[in-house]
Amino acid sequence: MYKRSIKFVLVFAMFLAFVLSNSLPILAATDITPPTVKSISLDKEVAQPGEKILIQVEAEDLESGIGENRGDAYITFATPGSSNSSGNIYLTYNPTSKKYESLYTVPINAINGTWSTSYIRFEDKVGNSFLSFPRKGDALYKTFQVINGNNDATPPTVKNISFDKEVAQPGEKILIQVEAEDLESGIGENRGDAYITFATPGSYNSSGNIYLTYNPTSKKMNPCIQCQSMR
Ligand SMILES: [Ca+2]
Ligand SMILES: [Ca+2]
Repeated sequence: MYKRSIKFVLVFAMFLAFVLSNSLPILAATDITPPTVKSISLDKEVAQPGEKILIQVEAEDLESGIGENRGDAYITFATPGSSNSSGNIYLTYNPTSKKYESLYTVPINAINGTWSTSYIRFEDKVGNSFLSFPRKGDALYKTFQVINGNNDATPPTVKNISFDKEVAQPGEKILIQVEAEDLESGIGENRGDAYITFATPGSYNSSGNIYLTYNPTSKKMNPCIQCQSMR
């Protein structure tokens, strides 16, 4: 009797598996194939800072479909002269064109020269991802020229950092001086263009950003608040 019921359960399980695999739509777990990206097009070959470029990408995922979250479809461009990039340009599906699109605004401080696709990522609804780093000659390698932009493609140099104290108590001030320069456009003057942080002992905590301003007398970058009180 006991053996017979095990046999029945087994047969029933096999029957169920057969019915499920034949009658249900493909389950998400069975999608092990990343999306495919077929083409990339840009509506301009030359653009100025502030102008918009329509980026259109033809992509599909036949099993679970391309994900609909921010981060499931994006592209980045390498900018001229350094290892900088445009940052992620997120793409959204346009049901009219049937393409993934972004109307990208060329940044005001964009660097002159050739911008090229450097990274493309598409993820389907179950997490399979298509990644590509297109090189010159690849079908997904596209470029545009920036004109009337910025000619400075070289980052600032930082020559040295000094403190006026080696030991300090809470409430004491430490003068931080940083010698830095940028020979082309100069170091930016906005808060956030020059700062330093300290790692504090025993954890991954930090002092937070200590913003620096230029002192024309010392010709060094000093903290705007000479020292944050140390707790
Ligand atoms: Ca897939
Ligand atoms: Ca520079």
